[in-house]
Amino acid sequence: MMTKLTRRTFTSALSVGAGAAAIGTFSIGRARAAEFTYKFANNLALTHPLNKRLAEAADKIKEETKGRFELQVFPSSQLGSDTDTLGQIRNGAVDFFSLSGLILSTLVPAAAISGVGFAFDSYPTVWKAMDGQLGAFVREEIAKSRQIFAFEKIWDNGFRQTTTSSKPVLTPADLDGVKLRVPPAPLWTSMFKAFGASPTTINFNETYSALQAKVVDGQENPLAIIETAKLYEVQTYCSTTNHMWDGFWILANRRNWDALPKDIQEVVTKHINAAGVAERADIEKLTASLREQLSSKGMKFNDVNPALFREKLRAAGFYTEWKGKFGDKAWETLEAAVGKLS
Ligand code: X2X
Repeated sequence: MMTKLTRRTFTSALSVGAGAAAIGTFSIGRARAAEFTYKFANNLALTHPLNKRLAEAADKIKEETKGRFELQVFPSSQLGSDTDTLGQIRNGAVDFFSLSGLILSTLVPAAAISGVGFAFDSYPTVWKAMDGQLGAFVREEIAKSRQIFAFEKIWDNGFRQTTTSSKPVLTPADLDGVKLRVPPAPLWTSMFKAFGASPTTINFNETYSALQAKVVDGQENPLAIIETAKLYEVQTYCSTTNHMWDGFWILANRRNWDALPKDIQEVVTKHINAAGVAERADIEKLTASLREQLSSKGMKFNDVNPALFREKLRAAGFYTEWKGKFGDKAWETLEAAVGKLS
């Protein structure tokens, strides 16, 4: 069932239990049909902060445009998997789409650069880079595709941790041969091959069932995703590898965007970027509470020495390989933000 998400829907869905599919929206009085109704697709659960902030932004945009613009949010990959939806944002079947730069790199190779292993050590470093030169560089590369562009503020997915069901990952050697789900992106596959694992590419909307059926033994995601996608139900161990930071670019279909009047473009831009900054704070705050919350749901956490994992990548030639793939200009932009990597 195709459903759209507004704050009221979001709240009512929450009231019927977290994770419930968004239910139909309520009309208040005789709402005038919007002049422009645009679709926003994402792969996250209704309860994820990204969807909460999108529902709020949708309401603010509708109010400020006096009902002329309606943003219909479709969570949980309702309009298709990430790889399917990347095709839809390019051809305009979908108007907006939140997507990790690493998955986007199948179209815009440079977009994966923010996912280089252990590049970022803290959120201040992330935002200084992504709101600065590195983010501007990636957005320029995205715009060169001409079919899509990215809004200025990247949203937060978080620092990624490694989960398994059969045994904990204490050292890099514990990853040897582990069948691990990774998102559909060359850098993710490359990183976990360098760790010695056996990565399997699976879109996020099939990840829970793949873990449940033991098609794969593990996966890696930020704690906010492990919580909101209920991956703790099908995973036992969580190793705080912090092996990479990941974000969501808010992509727009260029032709559909250009069809909007300038005043509506300004309102949408303002509220989408402001929502992204608010969502970043939501993720950081939520993450701080999740180790305890997920432990209470049965997950067993262990910390690791990140230097051992970073050294494993270096010894496997991961940094040399990706410096070559991204090229000197991109790599210099990355190292200017995070320090020497290779
Ligand atoms: O697919 C994933 O693991 C997710 C949800 O983190 C992304 O969208 C990259």
